[in-house]
Amino acid sequence: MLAVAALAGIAVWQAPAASASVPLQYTTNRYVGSAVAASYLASEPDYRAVLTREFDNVTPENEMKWGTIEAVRGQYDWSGADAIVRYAQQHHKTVRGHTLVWHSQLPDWVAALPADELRRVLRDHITTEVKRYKGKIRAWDVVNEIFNEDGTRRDTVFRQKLGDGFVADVFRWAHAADPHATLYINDYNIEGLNPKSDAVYELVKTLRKQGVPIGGVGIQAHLSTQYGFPDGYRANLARFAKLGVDAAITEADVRIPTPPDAAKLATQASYFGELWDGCQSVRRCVEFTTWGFTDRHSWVPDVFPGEGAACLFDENLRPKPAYFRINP
Ligand code: 9MR
Repeated sequence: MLAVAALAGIAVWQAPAASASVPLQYTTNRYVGSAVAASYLASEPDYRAVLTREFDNVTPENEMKWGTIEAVRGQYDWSGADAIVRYAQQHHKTVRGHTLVWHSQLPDWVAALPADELRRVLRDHITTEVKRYKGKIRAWDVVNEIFNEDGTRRDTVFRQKLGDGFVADVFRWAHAADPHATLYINDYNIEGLNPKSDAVYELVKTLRKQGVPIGGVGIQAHLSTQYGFPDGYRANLARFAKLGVDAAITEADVRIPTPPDAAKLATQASYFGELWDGCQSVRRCVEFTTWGFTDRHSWVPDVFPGEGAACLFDENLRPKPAYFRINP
């Protein structure tokens, strides 16, 4: 029977291995989240069970990106995003919307538009998507990855055609569509003090002075044990907090050279631990979200050959040393 069910593509229920006595979501007054894929949520009961037990925030991994919802102009596919928002509402979880304006997973038809039309279409895109989920999204990643490593602006189609001012505009449009959602700028390699995090800091400061409704800085935190823990992580969180905005760890994972062994997993645990403890130590760090929770489904091995095992739970949904480091 089991074999038949497996062949038919029906996931067979397996009790997840025991975790700590208190699920992670109840150990802190921060939101504790994971990126989630609507497909696995529907097809894997064990995946869904661990997500439901351990986390109180979900971030759609790909389902709210422009390339997913409107790959062809005027033809919307909200199915994945709707399913995740419905799940969140049923299970009393918050949602981080991800992401409204990103140069990647951007449909070709958008990139090809002339400036005046791009501006109108961008405004419509933001208004339509934010209004659809109005009141159901706690925080939005409004702009994603707009800086280069040296702190200069990334040269995207938005910048080329609309100028740097598009950033203030998109925050205003998103705010008009849902005044209660907290609006974030989100990026990677801004965990520590460096030219890129300096640039984010200066931009947030400027936007705040101009009255632009930006409410938070999303720090992705895709770390690798090969590079050392980012210098100045806590000081960086603290300086964002001093600007009067929230900070959130939005996409945490810590990749290690595969295959994992006890020493590598211990190093990984120390990185997750410092990410977690640093967030706990800054009042305005309001959320700790990981980019997926199980090594069964992670973007890492596809992008970094030879690295992986970056999540808190292994392929069989057993909590790893990193999990027990943050939830002893
Ligand atoms: O995890 C996402 C992966 O499934 C997609 O193929 C990829 C497309 O570029 O995006 C990944 O998520 C990214 C996120 O949206 C933004 N920050 C970096 C994440 C990892 O690449």
